[in-house]
Amino acid sequence: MAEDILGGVKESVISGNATKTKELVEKAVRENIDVSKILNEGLIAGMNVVGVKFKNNEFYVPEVLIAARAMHAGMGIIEPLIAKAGIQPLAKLAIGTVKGDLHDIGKNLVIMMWKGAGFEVEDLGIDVPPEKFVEAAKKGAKVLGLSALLTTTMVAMKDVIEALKKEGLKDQVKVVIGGAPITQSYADEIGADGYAPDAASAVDKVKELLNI
Ligand code: B1M
Repeated sequence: MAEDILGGVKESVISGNATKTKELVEKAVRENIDVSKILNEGLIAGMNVVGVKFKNNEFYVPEVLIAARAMHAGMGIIEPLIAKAGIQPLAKLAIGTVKGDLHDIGKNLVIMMWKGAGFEVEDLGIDVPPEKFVEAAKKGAKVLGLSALLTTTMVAMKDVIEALKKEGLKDQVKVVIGGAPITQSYADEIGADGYAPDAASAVDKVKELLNI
């Protein structure tokens, strides 16, 4: 039954079993289950649960990374089919760790959660100068994610917002910031549109800002 297979995909993502996820997604494809169902009711549903568990401290970073690996294993099977079926991502997002900062574990977790929620995500990398964020906004990103782990680099977030203003792009793109030293009051101070304390909340914040 389709429900059983999709439920199995969801559970295998939650438990981080990449081999089983891949097998079950292959089975779902063989059984002609709609690819959007495999994505939404299997893989994304699983990552949603992982997000909630992570937020509630029931899951820690390693469990999230393992679940994301399982999700990627399943995604690898259906990606060509998604392209063929013309399924659109929820929105295009871009994210980077700001200039001067080389920390990327938190940023990568945010990417996994965003992708897991059905967004297309451009990874701008680490040590990203404001011009690269501006370029991503020009290329159509609806939200820019900025990550910083150092008190000495968090100030670079303001430079990104100033660069967007200078280019007249600030009203076209939302800016979400996060990272260990970041707070809501800092987001308010520099004029960011949103702050998320963790990767799972970053999904909720983007959906809230884009009214999804
Ligand atoms: Co660095 N480092 N580090 N480091 N490092 C910290 C951050 C530090 C707190 C350690 C300490 O002193 N106790 C300290 C910062 C002090 C400060 O500024 N207040 C520090 C320092 C000082 C440094 C160097 C300056 C050390 C040196 O060379 N003297 C140097 C700086 C290099 C640079 O960036 N220019 C440095 C280097 C490094 C390594 C390269 C060795 C390595 C990074 C490897 C890598 O990322 N690939 C590293 C690491 C690993 C750490 C610690 C140990 C762990 C960071 C981490 O990955 N945490 C860290 C101490 C600590 O936190 N215990 C430390 C796990 C990760 C999942 O959490 O990134 O916070 P985090 O992400 C969270 C949230 O913050 C949020 O979601 C994630 C969880 O859900 N989040 C977002 C993050 N980005 C978000 C974006 C969003 C939303 C949420 O929206 C867009």
